[in-house]
Amino acid sequence: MEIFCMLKIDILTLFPEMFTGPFDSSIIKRAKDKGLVEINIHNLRDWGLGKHKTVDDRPYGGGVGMVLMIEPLYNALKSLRPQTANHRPLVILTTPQGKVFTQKIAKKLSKEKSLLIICGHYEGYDERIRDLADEELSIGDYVLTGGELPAMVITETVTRLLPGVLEKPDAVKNESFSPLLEYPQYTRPENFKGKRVPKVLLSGHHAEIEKWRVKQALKRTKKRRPDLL
Ligand code: 9D3
Repeated sequence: MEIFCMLKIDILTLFPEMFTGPFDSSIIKRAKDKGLVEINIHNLRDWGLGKHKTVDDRPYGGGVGMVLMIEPLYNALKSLRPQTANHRPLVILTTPQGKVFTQKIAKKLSKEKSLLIICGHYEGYDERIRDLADEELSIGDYVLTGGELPAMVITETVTRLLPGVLEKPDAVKNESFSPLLEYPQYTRPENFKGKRVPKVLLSGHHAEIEKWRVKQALKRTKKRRPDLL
C-alpha cells in the first residue's frame, strides 16, 4: 500500500459555474476519487461588500469598466487560509501580465501542499491585489475573457503530475516537454489510399525502429519548435 500526499487546490472566481464539467471527468475525476487531489471552487461574490455583495467599483482617475476591489479578495483569502503558518497555501494570481506557465512551473507547483488560485478579471483589478499573491501566471500570449480557463489549465496540468494519478509513472517521467517533440506514430491500415506506414516500423527490428524514432523526433523539433533545442 503506497502512501501519496494529497494536494489541495482552492479556486476563487466570479464564475464558479464555468468549473462544472472539466473537473468531473477523466483523469481529474479519478484523482479526486482516489483522494489525491481536493479541488474547491469558491464564489468571490460570497465575500462581496454590502447587501449587493459588491466586488468591483469604478477606477480612480476615470476610465471605462469596473475594477475588482481588494477587500472582498482579502477577506476571502483570510477565511480560506488555514490559520496554521506551516500550511499556508501558495497563492497564484492568473493574469495576462504573469510569467508564462510551463511544465517546469507545473512540476514545482505539484510539490506544494496547497494552492490557492485567484482568477483574473477582464476589466482589471486594484493594483494592491498583486501584493496578496505569491506568483502571477499567464498561460500564453492570447486574450481570454478571464482567468477561469487558465485556472483550469493549471489545475489539470499539476494534478496529472501528482504521484499515483497516472497509471504509468514512466509516461510522466519521459514526457519532459523538452527536449523533443514526439515521433510520428501509425496504426492500421498499412496502406491508406497510397499513404504507407514507414517500412522500418513493420520490420520488427527494435534497434532500427528506436533509431528512426529519435531521428524523426529531432527532425520534427528542428522544423516546428527550434526554440526547444
Ligand atoms: C487590454 C486591457 N485588458 C482588457 C480590458 C487586458 C486584459 C485583461 C484581462 C485582457 C484579458 C484579460 C482576461 N484574461 C485573463 O485574466 C488571463 C489570461 C489571458 O487572457 N491570456 C492568457 N493567460 C491569462 S491568465 C489570466
